[in-house]
Amino acid sequence: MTMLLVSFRLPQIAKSAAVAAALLFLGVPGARAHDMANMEGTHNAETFRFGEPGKASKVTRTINIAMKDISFEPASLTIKTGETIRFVVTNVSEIDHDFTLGDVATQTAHRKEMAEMIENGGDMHHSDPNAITVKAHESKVLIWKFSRAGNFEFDCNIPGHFESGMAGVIAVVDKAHRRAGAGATTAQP
Ligand SMILES: [Cu+2]
Repeated sequence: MTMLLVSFRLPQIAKSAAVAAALLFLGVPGARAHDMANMEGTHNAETFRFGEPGKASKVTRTINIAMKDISFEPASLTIKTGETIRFVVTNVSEIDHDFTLGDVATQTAHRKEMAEMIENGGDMHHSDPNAITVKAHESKVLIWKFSRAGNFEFDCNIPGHFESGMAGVIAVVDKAHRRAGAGATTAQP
């Protein structure tokens, strides 16, 4: 009876151990390097200086962005604090592009990270909540809540693209200032 149990269980254990080893080998190096680079940024948990991932049920506005060769259209956005934006990003060019929300610091860090990933022979797929890669002729959605006022960017961080002008600016303006009128943007708080 004991012998029978052992003979049944051994192959199962061996199999799951092999699967675990394979997953460890395949999954960890790239993912870990990326996550650690991410942690060094200006956010903790899922909150960034430029906002946080938004919920589909809270979307207040949809903005359509076209990825062209080699630019975004439109390349300038004005958003109010508290808005949750559904970005529908459509790649109408012949090559893959990236859409990354951020401030200057996180964009610079992300570009460096992507360049290193290529140098190391990895692909550029990322799991960041503030970035999507969109293949040629495809469309993807990114939902983001802009909780703080400031000047931010959306860039394509595939090496060479930002440098060629594939970048956009986002002005997030305080709701209260906006309501006060045209002159309010220069007023001190
Ligand atoms: Cu691009």
